[in-house]
Amino acid sequence: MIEKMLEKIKEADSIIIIGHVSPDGDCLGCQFGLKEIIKDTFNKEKVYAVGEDSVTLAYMGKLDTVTDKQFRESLVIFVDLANNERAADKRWTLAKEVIKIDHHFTSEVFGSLCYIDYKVAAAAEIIARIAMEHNLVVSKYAANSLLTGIITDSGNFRYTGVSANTFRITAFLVEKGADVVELNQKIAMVSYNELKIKGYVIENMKTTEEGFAYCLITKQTMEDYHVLYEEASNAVNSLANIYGYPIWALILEKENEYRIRLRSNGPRIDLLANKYGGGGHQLASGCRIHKVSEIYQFSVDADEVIREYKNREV
Ligand SMILES: [Mn+2]
Repeated sequence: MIEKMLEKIKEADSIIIIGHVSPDGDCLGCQFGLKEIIKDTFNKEKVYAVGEDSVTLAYMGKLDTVTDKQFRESLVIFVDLANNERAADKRWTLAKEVIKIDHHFTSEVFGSLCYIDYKVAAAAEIIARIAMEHNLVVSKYAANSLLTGIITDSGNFRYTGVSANTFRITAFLVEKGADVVELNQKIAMVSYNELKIKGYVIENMKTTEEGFAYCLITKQTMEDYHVLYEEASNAVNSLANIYGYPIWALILEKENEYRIRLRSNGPRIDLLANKYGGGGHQLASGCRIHKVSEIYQFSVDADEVIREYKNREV
């Protein structure tokens, strides 16, 4: 499979790498890392990473702008993208061919070649592994990009999916010049307003009987705190790891709906997210509701997940 992918990449005139909307460190890390690796290994010029730029991860790099015509002439590579609806550029439908590399448990099989390994910590881990095993050229920038993906998606090597292999691959990236201290500093930096909104989240969290902790952040609150949606959504882990509260969430108003960023340190939450039209990983998922009044039912369902989990533990 990987050999065939590399063959296709080698043959392609033009390549466009696409991740998901609201990109995170793993998504952008895969895009920038893979782009650079392909350029350097196969001596290609026309390799592009497209999608939405991220404000808080702007230091990682800048995405490219491509025309419809370029799409028609390109091989598209999906990275860190579970479902096509979440593709950060819808024009992938124009492409000659699509191949896919992903790590989501709920990932749909798609494209002429599709490699999904949901046991790894990050999609960037797959790309780094391919580079390591196939002797691809990995510059310092590519190594930094991919390690950012691994660090952010694994919560600094703390989440499920982190294996001995993750560390082997990390060692490889460090050998290629990735700077652990520098990356962690960049990843950890927050703006003053982002810290303030975290304070708001802690002060205004609600809790349920079984142990679901959550906080609603309306557009008005984001305005009051002078934070962007993206900065507000980063506050989700301010509610992480409280004794007795194994599931936590931020509920953020966006356009005409409310996005739920759901996290867990035990109970499986991806099925709960599925129920509300979302998805993701077993311990980190997302979904949406349309009215504030639906929060109540959601919290009842979250409680049910926690109750089942507690019963299973006994
Ligand atoms: Mn990912």
